[in-house]
Amino acid sequence: MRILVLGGDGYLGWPTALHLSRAGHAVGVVDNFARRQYDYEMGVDSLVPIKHLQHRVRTWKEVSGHTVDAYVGDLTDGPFVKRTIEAFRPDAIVHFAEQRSAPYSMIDQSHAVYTQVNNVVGTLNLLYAIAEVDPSIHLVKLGTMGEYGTPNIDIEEGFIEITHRGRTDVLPYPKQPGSFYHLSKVHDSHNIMFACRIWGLRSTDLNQGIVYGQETPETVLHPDLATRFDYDAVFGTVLNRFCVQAVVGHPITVYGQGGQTRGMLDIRDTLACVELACMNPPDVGEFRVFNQFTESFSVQQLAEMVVDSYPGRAEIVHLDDPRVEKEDHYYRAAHTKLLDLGLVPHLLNSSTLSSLLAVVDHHRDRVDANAFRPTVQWRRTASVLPTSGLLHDGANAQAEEAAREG
Ligand code: NAD
Ligand code: USQ
Repeated sequence: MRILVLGGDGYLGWPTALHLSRAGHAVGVVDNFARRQYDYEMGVDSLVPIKHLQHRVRTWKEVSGHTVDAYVGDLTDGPFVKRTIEAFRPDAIVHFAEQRSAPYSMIDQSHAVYTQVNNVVGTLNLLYAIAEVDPSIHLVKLGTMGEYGTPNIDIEEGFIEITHRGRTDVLPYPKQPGSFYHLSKVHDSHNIMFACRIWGLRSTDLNQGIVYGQETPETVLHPDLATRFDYDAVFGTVLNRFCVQAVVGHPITVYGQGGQTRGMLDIRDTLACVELACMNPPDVGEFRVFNQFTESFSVQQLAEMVVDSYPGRAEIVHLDDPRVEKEDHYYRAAHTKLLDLGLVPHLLNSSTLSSLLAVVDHHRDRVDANAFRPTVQWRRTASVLPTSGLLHDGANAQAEEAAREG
């Protein structure tokens, strides 16, 4: 197949491109390097050093003999999107290219607007380009399990059968997202579902859980093929962060009670799920949803697993939760569709954690402990409002004090 990977310079996009290329597909990657720019803005860096996209592509050619075409541009630029699809002529497009941090989207008004414009407009441009260039292209879109929130009933895969006043229908599952970022994914899902209905496009919405891990069978072939690994409070995801905290002797920062439960998956399973979706396209006009995670854990369970797996001493601290989220709730989400297509999951166990801790240990000298401290507050009360952008130290201390005082 010809597969175009949007966001191919990112944490998941780059290893997915390599995986698909090694599997024999003709692969192109698209990126505008926004993710590298957020690092400059936040004053943080990937724990694992990463090379420039062009260098990575050259290294992959030397290591594997396979060519990956790179297109540099922004999905919010409609003509660029259309030109790129006309030039590459994909059978499938894997769309990772969005601002993906919930805290980043909650910094202030301008970051919320940026996130929603970047994500929603980028996806809308893509839908128009597919419809106009070749409606048979299969759009594999990265959504998120966080679109559903944490309802007090079982979560289904995209749709739920509802009987109301004696009549029954299968309807989109209700969405209760927890940040302006997660909301952008809900808006995308609606736009994609609508485009499938009116233009006969076909799409798979992969509602992915939180990913952990850094190495994949392809990225380990050469150090210059490494993918990024974020551990800061804005872009670092929970288990990756906890592993870095354990290794450098920083307390593991559980927000609130730690009963927040989320679906999780190994980075290697992201690659497998995306390939399975590409190889098994939906029908013309079909909008389907797969819940892409393999296991669910509470934040407290994750912290305890890291403590148990780390050979040294590691401790857990409970911080006031900077987010507005349920800290103790029911959580059971269906996730059978990818298993039915043949996914064989890598489950989280002490051996997976040990490999991840070893990667972190290898780069421990690059850790900046200042990056662990949560700086973004979901609440907008007078005492926590920042003067501009991120909360400055004084405002953050006030926020912590205000939260302690309830
Ligand atoms: P990432 O930020 O590392 O990668 C996203 C890439 O997209 C970056 O390289 C960025 O520069 C690029 N990009 C962003 N906006 C763009 C635009 N307008 N034009 C062109 N390129 C643009 O993120 P990731 O962790 O690799 O996540 C990839 C996707 O998977 C995201 O859509 C995210 O929402 C979703 N997802 C991630 C996780 C996770 O745990 N990392 C979990 C669930 C879903
Ligand atoms: N958390 C802590 N301590 C920390 C960091 C996080 O307790 O130091 C908690 C958070 O409060 C939250 C949970 O861990 O309850 C998960 O936080 P996260 O930052 O790992 O994940 P999230 O903000 O949900 O976002 C990440 C990705 C996003 C993706 C989402 C999948 O950044 O792109 O969409 O995971 S999901 O959670 O299923 O929506």
